[in-house]
Amino acid sequence: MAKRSAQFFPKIGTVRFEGPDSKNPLAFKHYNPDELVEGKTMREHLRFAAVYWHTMRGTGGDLFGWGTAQRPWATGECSTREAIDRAHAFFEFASKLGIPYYAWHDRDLGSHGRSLKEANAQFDAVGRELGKLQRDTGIRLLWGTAQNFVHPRYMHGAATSCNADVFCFAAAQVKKALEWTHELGGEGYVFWGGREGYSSLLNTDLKREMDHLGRFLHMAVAYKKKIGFKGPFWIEPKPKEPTRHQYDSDAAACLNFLREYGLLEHFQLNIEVNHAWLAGHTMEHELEVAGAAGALGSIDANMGDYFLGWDTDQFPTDLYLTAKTMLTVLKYGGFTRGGVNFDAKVRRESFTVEDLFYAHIAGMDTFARGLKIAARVRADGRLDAFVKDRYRSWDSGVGAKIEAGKFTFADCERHALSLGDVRGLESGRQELLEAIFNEFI
Ligand code: XUL
Ligand code: CO
Repeated sequence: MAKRSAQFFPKIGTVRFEGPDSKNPLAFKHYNPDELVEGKTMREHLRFAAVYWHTMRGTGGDLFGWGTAQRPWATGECSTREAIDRAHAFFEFASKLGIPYYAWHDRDLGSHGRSLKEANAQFDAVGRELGKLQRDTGIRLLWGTAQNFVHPRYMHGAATSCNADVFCFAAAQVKKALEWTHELGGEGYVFWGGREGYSSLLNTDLKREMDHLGRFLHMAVAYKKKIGFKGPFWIEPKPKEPTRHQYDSDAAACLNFLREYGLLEHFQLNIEVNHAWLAGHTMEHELEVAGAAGALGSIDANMGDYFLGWDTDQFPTDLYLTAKTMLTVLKYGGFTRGGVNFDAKVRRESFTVEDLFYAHIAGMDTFARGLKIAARVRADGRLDAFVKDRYRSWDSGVGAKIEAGKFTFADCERHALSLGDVRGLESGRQELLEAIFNEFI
């Protein structure tokens, strides 16, 4: 079934790199996949992925209005035929953009069906087609996940539901999604606990819900071993929306949860820009917290609106954001199995299929520039040198002894008394460093 002629975007050809002077809206100005940066191609550094949910299933609907998006593949039938057409549209789209990876939720691929059995059967049919499309195009699966938050049965949560039957449905969905992620050669598998949190503590046993989430993830680890899936598990932090409080609220909370439940060795994090902002953090903060713990797995690339307090999932077009993101990613050694996954949606007013291309081109070019800026900042070396020098009192003498665990409180007191007072504190030079960063933008 996989062979069909391109038919969903007949007016759009392959998008190519034309360089910064190009005025062609359907060309890359900065993303040049084969260009080397720090000895690796841009393609290898960035590992772009397109998402099934926003790109294929997004309608442009919001709380106040119906969908606006014109999507020739969406017939509204919920049939396997429609699901397979959608898969072909998606692969045509990603191929034309040269996007090497993609990501899905189980229910993006097909429908919920009237029963789990029916949903599973449709998942199998689409999964087989995806396998053929992957082979035909060379596009690979970055990660799969289970959509355990849309269906009404998940109103009180999935793994953290007050109802044990719901826990089983959620487990069944993850089991199946893991099987297909493995079958399709996925690089990793993501857990985003959309409804794993609460709306009110008056009706919630927080400890019991967290214990259930820990149990659920241990069951997932056991199943991953059973089927031989070697990819990492990635938890995606988000503090709220749709719940008032989500247990996986930020990178630090996730790491603490994983440590408490003995799961740290099995998980890394998938950090998303807009989620970091909702948690009151910058993207680079979340990446640093994950990276410092050796748990930086992958990123969901998007951005929010500086004046709105919710998850707008806009395409990332802010150079400071992408430069600082890539600076941190490079600092921690770059992506191994993860990548830059566009968990982003076009605006409701950008309703044509061309807008899907313009949006991805904008995001890819902004990340390509961010990568080049980050590499130039690193090659220049002034920022790194400043930080290294700032901590030099720890490289020898008292500092080195403290770091090595060879100094007690009494030793510190003796040393402080001998000094009289601290002398020679130096400026943090924040404004100067910001100006140096600006030199490369
Ligand atoms: C929701 C979100 C999800 C996850 C996957 O805010 O980011 O799409 O990325 O479930
Ligand atoms: Co996401």
